[in-house]
Amino acid sequence: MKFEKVSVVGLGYIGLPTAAVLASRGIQVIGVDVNQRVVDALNKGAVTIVEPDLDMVVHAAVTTGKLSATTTPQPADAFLIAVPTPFKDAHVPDLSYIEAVANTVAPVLQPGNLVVLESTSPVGATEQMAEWMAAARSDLTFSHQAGDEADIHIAHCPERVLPGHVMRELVENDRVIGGLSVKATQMAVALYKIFVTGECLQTDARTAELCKLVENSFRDVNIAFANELSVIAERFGIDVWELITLANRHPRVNILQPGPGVGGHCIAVDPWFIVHSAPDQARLIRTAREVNDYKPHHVIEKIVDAAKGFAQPRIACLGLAFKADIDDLRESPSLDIVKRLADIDLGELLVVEPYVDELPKSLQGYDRLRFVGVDEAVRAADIVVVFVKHKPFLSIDRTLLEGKHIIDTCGAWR
Ligand code: SAJ
Repeated sequence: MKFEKVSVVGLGYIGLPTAAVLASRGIQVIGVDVNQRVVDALNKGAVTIVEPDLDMVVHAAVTTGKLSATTTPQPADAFLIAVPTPFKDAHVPDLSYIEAVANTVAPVLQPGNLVVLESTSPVGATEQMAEWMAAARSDLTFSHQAGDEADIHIAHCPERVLPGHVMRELVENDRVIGGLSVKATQMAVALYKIFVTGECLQTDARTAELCKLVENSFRDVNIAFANELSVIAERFGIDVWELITLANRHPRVNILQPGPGVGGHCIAVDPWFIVHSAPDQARLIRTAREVNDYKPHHVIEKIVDAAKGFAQPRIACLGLAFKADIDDLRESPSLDIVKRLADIDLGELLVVEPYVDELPKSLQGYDRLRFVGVDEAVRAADIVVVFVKHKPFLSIDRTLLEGKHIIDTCGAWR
């Protein structure tokens, strides 16, 4: 199986690094995105997302002519699809991005092509994508119709990389690869082996789909346990960080860390895909989501309580990113918490986020909210809330914290 030209559809946090790494292995890669700005930037060798080492690999791939971008799909040997799969109201999975891609890629498909869905998807989404493509191309047969004899081979290979470590994990992580036929699985394995040094594990599409959802649900359930412990420990006046450190000295206990809630666009989303398709069975998974979604409200209550001790409370809010030392504010619990504090006009808010240059739009336009440096915020504040263990927060002069009311939601200063 030879792949000379590969198209990566969706040039976001997953598609762009994957396109660049494939190109760095000598494959001719065509990136496709609906966003003209992303396409133009890439064609100049520039990147639109922040990820360590990504810019270097993209720049090299574009300069050598191996990577280029366009808004319209072109014929290729294989198509990797990495578009968002958010949920709609009531946590119903939204497959409209996959449907749109299926309809725009279908016209350029040729017999012998491989199409791999990388987007995190509910069980059955790969087959649904194949059905959409088949409806647009009745002249071709697809894996779900003709198995190994099909013209177009379809597989699922969920992405599993950790933001901040994408370039390493993309190459080193094992991959779970499941086709709608055995041949589709084998073709996809051959494609991934071009750049993956981890193992390529073979299964069917539905197992691969559920496997990805299960991985993120496993983490969500474990974080929920830590978050619940933090609330229980508070009730007893016990330091949860000490409690967890001690419990983790048991050889078979490994409790994760509590925080202000679970952020990002994966762990707080993917478990709902399981709950939506198996509502009566996924009881623990649903409860974990509820426990984690409750945590920001709990933090707000603590801040509101603390503010009652001051006539004109000045509150330092440290960190808006959804986890430590990244610039990604999407679905961040701290962003929601700070916005809520601003909406109820609880006091003067001194907001700090060292990894971005300006406040996000949702926090702009409030009279009593300022974007400041960490030292200024902490010096001026009566109440200091730390949301995330960014390095610049861990290293602040602790004497500045003396006499302040501290709310440490993530164990930064324990
Ligand atoms: N968090 C805690 N306590 C912890 C660990 C994490 O509160 O002990 C919070 C973080 O602060 C953050 C959220 O959970 O708000 C998620 O962060 P994360 O580092 O656990 O995960 P993500 O969302 O950056 O990436 C996850 C990864 N999945 C797993 O580790 C199982 C990654 O491998 C996936 O590829 C990614 O989701 C994805 O795209 O699905």
